[in-house]
Amino acid sequence: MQNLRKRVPTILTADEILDKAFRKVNKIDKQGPDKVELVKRKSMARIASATDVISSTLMKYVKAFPSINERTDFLAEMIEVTVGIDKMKKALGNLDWAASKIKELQKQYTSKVMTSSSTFAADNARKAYYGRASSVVNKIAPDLEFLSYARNEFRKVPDFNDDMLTFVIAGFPNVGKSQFLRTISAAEPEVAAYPFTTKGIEVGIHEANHRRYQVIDTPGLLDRELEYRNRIEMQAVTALKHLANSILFILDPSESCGYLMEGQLRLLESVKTLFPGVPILVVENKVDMIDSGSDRLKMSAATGVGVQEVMAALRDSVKHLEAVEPLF
Ligand SMILES: Nc1nc2c(ncn2[C@@H]2O[C@H](COP(=O)(O)OP(=O)(O)O)[C@@H](O)[C@H]2O)c(=O)[nH]1
Ligand SMILES: [Mg+2]
Repeated sequence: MQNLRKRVPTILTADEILDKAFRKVNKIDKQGPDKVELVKRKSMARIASATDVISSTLMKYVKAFPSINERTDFLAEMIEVTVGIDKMKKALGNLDWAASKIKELQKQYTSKVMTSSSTFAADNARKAYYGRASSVVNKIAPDLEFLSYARNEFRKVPDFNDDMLTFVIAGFPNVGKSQFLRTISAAEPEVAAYPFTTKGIEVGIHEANHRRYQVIDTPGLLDRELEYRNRIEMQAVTALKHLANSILFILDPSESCGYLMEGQLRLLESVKTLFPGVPILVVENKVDMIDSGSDRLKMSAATGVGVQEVMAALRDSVKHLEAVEPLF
């Protein structure tokens, strides 16, 4: 997966870009056979330098943002949810426009300087370029602001490892998701921020048969019924479908979690509709407290009973996706 956090540099404001461009030009000096020629050379060099700083800064930003044509993966979906792909493209298009406009201005005003017959005319042409270039950069000030905001939003998107097959855990609060994740993870699960939830996502790495699997618990997202989620949260959930190779849905027949089985099964149905085509394994937890007598898989995340069988079933559900050779 492309790493958004590292790739996109700090985005300067319009004022900062102009500052950077024009601060540098003042240091430029030139030699010349006479006063007029000297001012002309200096003016052209200053115009060239300002053009270079502005256009290369803008093009650096354009290149740093990912180019996305379809929302086919987690990253694209997250960009759509957080800032909107079309809005991002429009802003980048405007930066691209500004960069070429500045180069056009350079040509135009350099030739004005060249044909100047006095220091006054040459200076005026240079100043006119400064004015025009500044207004071009100021015109894209809102775009720069938007891209800076986008960059900050991107930093909240966890960068999951997409080399690993991924299991996403769902189920109401207190059914035992975290406990399960801790039990099956090789190390303490890490907590990552995720847009639109106040609680962090927990990511555990499960190891078996020399392979690693990523297991994700999503508090605040897959532990509520659909009607309680707003549009943005729905999309954040939807983004997970690009990541989930299989879903583990945990039920708590003891109902000590505070939710009746009826409601839990309703949530299961809504999760199914959210992830069409993704296999869902349903398991009953807390079998140490109660055995429902159903024919579903059963486990106790607390005592460890049945946990390995559940993991084996999950791994089995993605077997066709596994690389032939173990990863480590
Ligand atoms: N008796 C019993 N309690 C469990 C089991 N799994 C989890 N719990 C308890 O249920 C509560 C909620 O567990 P937690 O993992 O935080 O649930 P989550 O909200 O789904 O992440 C905690 O007090 C756990 O100790 C289990 O298999 N048996
Ligand atoms: Mg939890």
